[in-house]
Amino acid sequence: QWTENMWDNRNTIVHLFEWKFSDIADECERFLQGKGYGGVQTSPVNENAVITSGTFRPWWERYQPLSYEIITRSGDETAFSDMVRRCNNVGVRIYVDVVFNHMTGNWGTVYGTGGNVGYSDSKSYPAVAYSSYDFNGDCGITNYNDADNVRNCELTGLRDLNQGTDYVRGKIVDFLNKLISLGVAGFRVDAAKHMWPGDLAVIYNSLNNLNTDHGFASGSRPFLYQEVIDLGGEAVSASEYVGMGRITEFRHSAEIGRVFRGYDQLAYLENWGTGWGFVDDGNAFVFVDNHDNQRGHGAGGDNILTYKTAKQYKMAIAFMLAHPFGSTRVMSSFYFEDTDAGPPADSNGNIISPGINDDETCSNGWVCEHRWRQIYNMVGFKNAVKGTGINDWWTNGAQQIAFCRGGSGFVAFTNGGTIAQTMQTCLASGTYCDVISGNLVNGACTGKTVTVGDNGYGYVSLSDSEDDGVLAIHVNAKA
Ligand code: LM2
Ligand code: CA
Repeated sequence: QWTENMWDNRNTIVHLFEWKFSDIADECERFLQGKGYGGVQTSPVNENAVITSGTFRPWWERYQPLSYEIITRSGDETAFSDMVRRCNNVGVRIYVDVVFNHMTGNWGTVYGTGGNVGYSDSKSYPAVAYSSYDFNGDCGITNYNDADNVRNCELTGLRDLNQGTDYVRGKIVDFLNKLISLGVAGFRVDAAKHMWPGDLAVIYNSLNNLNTDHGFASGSRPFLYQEVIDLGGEAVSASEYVGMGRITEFRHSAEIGRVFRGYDQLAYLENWGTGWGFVDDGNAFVFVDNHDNQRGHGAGGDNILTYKTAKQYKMAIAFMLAHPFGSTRVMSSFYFEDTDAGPPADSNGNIISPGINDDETCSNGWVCEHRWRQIYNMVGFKNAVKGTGINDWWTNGAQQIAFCRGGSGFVAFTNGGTIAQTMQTCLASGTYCDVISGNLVNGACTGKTVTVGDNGYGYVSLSDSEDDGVLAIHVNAKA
């Protein structure tokens, strides 16, 4: 429940937020496998309430479940099953965002993306089937210092399921086991903080092992990363959940944003990890931004970095992927101004597929951060340095740092001033491509290079006025 169940030469989950299943399957085959990505997090796959807000369908309608049938704007069960098989075939795992703390908001009679109906005022969802007996009371969450209120009341008015009964647990377990039978590798557990750890333990313990027909080793447990926002000072803490799987470490997201916005010194990153108050390495699921806090929902505040602050964002992601701490996820977004707006869609509300440009970037309103060279090449870096720790840490004592990953990779960052000096890279002699400023193409580097001598030293040149304040070299990108 802590291991990602990825192929050995792969790492990092990319959240293809609101992508259609058929597009995800194409992306696994045409892009993700080749760049070394280990998996995809999908948006919730079960039927949700159709919500129209002005001219669009908000992205957050997918967090209002109406049934556990697999049918949303991303596709139906056939498309889902086809996607999982195609992605698994090329070594890219699928992780589903599962929402079972609650059902829909209280909107009266609601219709779902699969055509089912729910009666939210009387808490009746016949397509599951849930009735009012399966829910907690009508109270709203108002007091984060009171664990009962946080877990037994409604989160922003969403009908709050009582996971304490065998009946409700059974419905949830059947849904998750169905996804396991279709070949998924794990789950993001939405709103875990709002459910009792004891109830979650029973649900998790009832999950089947992963499906060996999809290449998982026999006895593999689903990877679980539980959404627990714990920035301290509340009744519910992450420590209550780490015995069951990983937790989404929001302190990582908040702190990395603060640091790369320049509100802290890079030099202080030397003890990144528990030294910064995070849960330990084996329990941490880390990211720079997520679908909530990139648009001011959830936690983290104004310091969260997103595609809109591209230079600092890429630096923060490069640091996250260069550092061995935690299980990593990269966000892949659609452009937005309105924080409620849903994905690119036609006038019937059908999601529009991303177009792919000649330079590998996306069109049709999709940002595709995961296709930015600086980001996918750091996924490659992380694969190249697998199994190593950090050594030869260097800093100028302020906004410049550099470190090695064993003898497999070297990375330097500046968030102030120019680095222009000979440094220990820990690599064997040769010429290496900086995978931030370019690629290795047909044996030659398209960007900067570093020439390493017999003693491991090489001349590193990096200025904070360059496009990216990072330089990264590794054993798999040698000219
Ligand atoms: C999550 N984690 O615990 C998700 O990451 C987050 O995206 C979800 O909230 C939340 N939990 C519930 O699953 C989002 C969004 C909310 C939105 C809800 C439900 O951030 O703004 O709430 O999904 O769609 C919306 C309205 C809110 C309304 C509510 C209920 O924004 O004003 O409250 O629906 O109808 C009356
Ligand atoms: Ca609850």
